Order: sequence, then C-alpha cells, then structure tokens
Amino acid sequence: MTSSPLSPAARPWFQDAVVYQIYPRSFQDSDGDGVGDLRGVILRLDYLARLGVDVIWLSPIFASPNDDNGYDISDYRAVMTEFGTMADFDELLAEAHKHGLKIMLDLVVNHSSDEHAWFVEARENPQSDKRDYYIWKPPVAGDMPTHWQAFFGGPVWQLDEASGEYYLHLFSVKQPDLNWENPKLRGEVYDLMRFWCNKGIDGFRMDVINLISKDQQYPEGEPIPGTALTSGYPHFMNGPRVHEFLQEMNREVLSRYDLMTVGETPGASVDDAVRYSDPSRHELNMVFQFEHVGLGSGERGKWTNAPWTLPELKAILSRWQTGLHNRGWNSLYWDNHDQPRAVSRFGNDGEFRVQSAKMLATVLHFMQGTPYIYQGEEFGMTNVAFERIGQYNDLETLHAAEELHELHNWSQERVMAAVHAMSRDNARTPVQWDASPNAGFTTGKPWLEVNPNYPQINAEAAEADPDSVWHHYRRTIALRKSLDVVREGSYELLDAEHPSVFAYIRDDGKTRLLVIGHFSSDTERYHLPADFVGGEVLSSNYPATEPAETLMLQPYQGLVIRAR
Ligand code: TEU
Repeated sequence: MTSSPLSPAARPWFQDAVVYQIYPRSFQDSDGDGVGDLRGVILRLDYLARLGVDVIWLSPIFASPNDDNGYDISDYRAVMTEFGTMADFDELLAEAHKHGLKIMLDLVVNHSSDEHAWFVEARENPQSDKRDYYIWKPPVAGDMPTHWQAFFGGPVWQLDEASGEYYLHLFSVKQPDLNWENPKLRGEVYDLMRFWCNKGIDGFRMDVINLISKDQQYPEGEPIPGTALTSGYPHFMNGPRVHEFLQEMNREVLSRYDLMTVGETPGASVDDAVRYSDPSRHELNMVFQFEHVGLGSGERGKWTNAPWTLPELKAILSRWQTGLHNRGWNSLYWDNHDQPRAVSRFGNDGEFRVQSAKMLATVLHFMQGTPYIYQGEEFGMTNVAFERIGQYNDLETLHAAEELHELHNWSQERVMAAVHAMSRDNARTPVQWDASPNAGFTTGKPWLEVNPNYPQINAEAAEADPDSVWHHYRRTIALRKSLDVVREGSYELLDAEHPSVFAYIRDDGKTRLLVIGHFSSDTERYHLPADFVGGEVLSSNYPATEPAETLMLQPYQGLVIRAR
C-alpha cells in the first residue's frame, strides 16, 4: 500500500470518522418498560450531533432470547421486540442520516442463539441440511471431544442427549457456534448482510470475527491450573481459514456497498491486524485489539485484576501505533460494553474524575486510527459497586462469581471486589441523562439499576458546564478533525519508562504535535523537547499553561502542544 497521504477525495471516510457506541438496552427507554429501545435512540440523535460524532455503532438490535443481551440472535432479519419494530429501525436509519450520522450494525455470526430456527431444526432433525450449519462431534472414548473452556465458564461442548453428539459453543450453552466450513451457511450469512445493506446501513462491527475458523483437528488445549479444562485459544483464534472467509465476504458483500468495517479480534497480534486491515488484502478496515484492556489479567483471567504499570500500557499502545502505520489501520478505544469504565480503570473516578476523564480522551484521540466513544464515556460515567451479586445481570459476571467462590475458594469479599472492578455491568448501567428519577433513562423500573451517582454525573449537567468532560470531548473531536497530522502523521513515544507521564509526538512533516497525559494525582516536573518550548497549546484540561522548558504537570493533566 501507499505511504503517501491520499487526497481528501480518495481518502476512505472511516479514517476521518469518530464512532459512538450505543448499547441499546441501556441507552434510552421511550415507552416505560425499563429497557432502552430504538425510539429512545431517535430521541437522542440531536444530542449525538451536538457532540460531533459521525457514526453510531448499535450493539445487536436483532430478535434474541437475551441470554447474552442480544449477542445470541434468534432471527437476523427481525428487530428485538423490546427494542421496537422494523418500522422503528427504518425511521432511525432515515433520521440518523438526516442528522449526518451513519449507522453501523453489530454482526454476530460466530454463533447464533440456540433458539434460531436453524439450530432448532438442526437439533430436532440430525438429517436436516441445517445440522451442518453447526459443529457437532461424537464423544471420544465416552468423553467430550476436547476440554476447552468456554468464555463464560464450563466446557465448550454440550451433549445433545437425543443424538448422543456434542455441539460446540465457545460462549454460553445458548450460543452454538456456526460452522463456517459449510459454504451454504456462509451464503446465508452473506444474504443476511445484504438484507441490511440494502436498507442503507453504513457498516458492520463484527463480533469475535477472528474465531470463525476452527482447527479442524480439534486438538486438546493446554491445561488451565485448578480446573479440569484446557485453553483452546490457539485452535480457534485467527484460525486457518479466517482470512479466506473474510476475503470471500468482502467479494460477496463488503466490496459492493459503501461500508465501514471493524472486526472484534481477541488474541490478535499486530501482525494479525495487518493481515485483517491492509487495504490491499480486501478484508476489513480495522480491528479491535485486546492487549491494553488485557492488562492485569492473570490466572483467573480478567478477574485476577493484578496491578499494571504505565510503561506497560504505553508499550502496548505504542507498538500498535507504529506497527500499523502505513500497513493497516487502528481502532482506538478505552471503553465498550464489555469493559469497566475507563475513568475508573485507567484514571481516577474520585477527586480527579473530570481531569482524568479528559486526559484519557486526549491521550487516545490524538493517536492514529478511528476513535470509539462508548455511551456515557463522553461525560465521565464511572463504575458501579452494587452490594449484592443479585443486583448484577451479566451472565459472564454471574458465572464467574459462582466459579471463583465455589471452585477456586475466593472469599465473597474478594469476589465482590473483582466484580466491582471488572464486571461488564459497569458499562451497562443505564445512561445518566439528567438528575430526575432513574436518571431520565426510563419512567419505569430499569432492567439494571442506575448508578447512584447520577444526580452529580449526568449528561444534562455536563452539557450545561463549559468546563465539563462532555465539552472536552466535543472540542477534542472537532480539533482532531482540523489537524491532518492526527490522521496521517508518524508516532514517536517519548520517555517509555517514565512511570506517570505518557508523552508522544505526531509528525507529518508539516506539523508536529506533542501529546502529554499525566497518569497521577501528584504534580510532576516534565521537560519539553526544545521545539515545543513556546509552542501553541491546542488542548489542555487545566487553565492556561505556558509551554516553558519545564512544565509543572498537574494531577491528570492532559495537553496537546503544536511545535513552533
Ligand atoms: O465479546 C467477545 C469477547 O472476547 C468477550 O468474551 C470478552 O472477552 C469478554 O466480554 C470480556 O470480559 C463479544 C461481545 O462483545 C460480547 O458482549 C459477547 O458476550 C461475546 O462476544 C459473545 O457474543
């Protein structure tokens, strides 16, 4: 691929876009049933246009029994009843477009729901052609074919008593994996994609798309200490035919429409990401890597929640910046519906909530790539700490809490501390719109309790305060768009080992930017590189800072300086 900047006309629009992720269940309820819905999204389009984002990624909106809140789809061509009707979707799409906002849908085709008509037929009638849409194996010596652990706990194989065979589910028992080896199944997927493309949608976020090709030998994995299970990761992550399948999908569907695509790819390395996102390979525009959100993972996965250091975080993000420069394209994110709230995890959600949320935005948005903002991040929503496990909803959290206590003997206190830090429900409490009951999310009883801090932290208050996290996001979005260097420039990390300062330089030969993020509640003296002394401060989360030779960085200060 070319390394010289493309002219604005030739440049793909995804490189200029800022994406806003909506988890519809928790975004805005319009009819008082306590569950967010599509009409609720329509009500908030003005808000999103004011923020200045370009694309809305909707987490799954399709018919689903909600074992995993829509990531278990029972009909790919129908809207989830709780979210509304197809007419509501059509209206949302038209209204979004009128607002200058594009719509990206969530394509979940590594697995379906076990309530999808294909699976119902496959299970009921092993002779049907739907049987091979899924992955069935006979027992091996009276046992399951492998002992791979499922993402949500337990083994990946579920015995079907009637036929005596096992089916594969990398996620929950109600999420059977689709068999991508079957060309007819692949054809079905391309058909359903065309169905939505023909309505005029603008892109797909593809759920765990790097898991669709399994090693057909189904080898046993490495034992996981303290369990009877093994890790099958190397046998289904970035598997043998994944690039072939994506190239086929590109030929059949993606290349025929004007779409933006991002693949969710746990376990993808920089080199994998180049293979997915190098435009000359005709696969995807970009992928979500997991390395920085994997910091602190240990023996019990993310629940271990071990301490991490800033040099580790810098090393990861910098490796992705330089590794994909002119070879592929990065997605940039701190938050999504699976992650704890960024300000609680990487910042300080107490005394320095506002400063640290702004600093995190600055550090991320001036990197090269397409930034993603998760609902509520734009005004600094924080983690929640419910007292009782019964207040949680997420199946991953509930499975883990049980397993950690019963199998691994963690005390209830330790389990709850891990849940508070890492549960996906941290991201899923309803959006805090205002200080009215239930934060303006619903007039009914919310499906998941609202974070009790909503009277202080809410969108209305943030929009009314020119100094808020919200206005910092709005200004940051506008600023990065006005600077070609953010899209095109090279990236150089400074002071890799500095324990509290994340500083990097962007340079496109015309403009040099220095971006500084201070990850600490202390102050810190920091020496500026010579050409930034006396430069222009383009962004700061503290009042007037003079770029002198030595800066006294304030707690969680974030800055962008243009060289003289
Ligand atoms: O997540 C994939 C994934 O890797 C998750 O298991 C992730 O590791 C976990 O949530 C982190 O705790 C995708 C979706 O984003 C997630 O919401 C779904 O539950 C999952 O796929 C299954 O569809």
